[in-house]
Amino acid sequence: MLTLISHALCPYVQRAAISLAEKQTPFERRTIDLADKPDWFTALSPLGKVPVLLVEQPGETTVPIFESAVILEYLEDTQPHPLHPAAPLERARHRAWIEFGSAILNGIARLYSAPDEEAFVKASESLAGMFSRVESELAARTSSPWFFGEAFSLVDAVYGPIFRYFDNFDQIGDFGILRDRPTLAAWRQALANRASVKGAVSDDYPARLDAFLAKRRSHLSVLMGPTDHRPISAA
Ligand SMILES: N[C@@H](CCC(=O)N[C@@H](CS)C(=O)NCC(=O)O)C(=O)O
Repeated sequence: MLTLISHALCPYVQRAAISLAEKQTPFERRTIDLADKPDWFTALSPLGKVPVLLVEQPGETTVPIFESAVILEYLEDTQPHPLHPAAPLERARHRAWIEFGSAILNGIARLYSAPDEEAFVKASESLAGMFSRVESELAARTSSPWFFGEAFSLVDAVYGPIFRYFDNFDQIGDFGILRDRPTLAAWRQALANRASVKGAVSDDYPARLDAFLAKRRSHLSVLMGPTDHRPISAA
């Protein structure tokens, strides 16, 4: 029995949810409010961050696994439908590009938190440079929509939630970050259509992300203007 402790917007949670869906592994999702963390969560999560995967085994103590990369590796070790390539060198490269995906997520946080235009432009240029590296790697490796040729892999699971941010950003403006990158555009589209990627968030995710971005009081919040929010479900 697996329970994924989640937050509605967290891209690291989405990685784990996508992996579980690709592996057709049943799991429960328990969503918490990170602004008001429940005591039971703080007690079991040493870093106080989601995702945490609770692994319950009959007759044994439930084990909390924290850190998304570790959760992904645990699921590779224990669940069917491998999402890592078999060859060690290729696995290492995949792990490296997963790490790079986490660096991109930090860059995205810098973008939406940038207090003024100067910091915003700096953050967008830095992100554009990172995506340029990803595109070069992708173009050199494959002509199929996925990072590892015909097989959907963990790298795809990591970049699906990354590109999802841009569905909201694109509604606010064209910041040039993904402009003129046809290989990335094809990957982004394929990821957006993948059932596991779509299902990793609730239907009101775009509205929730808008509300989160608007509240940052950042340069991006100002660019959004007064927002007439899309409805957010009470759940
Ligand atoms: N390195 C962690 C990052 C997870 C992370 O940053 N989670 C955020 C939400 S997306 C969180 O729980 N933040 C709460 C906090 O920092 O208090 C992982 O890969 O799991």
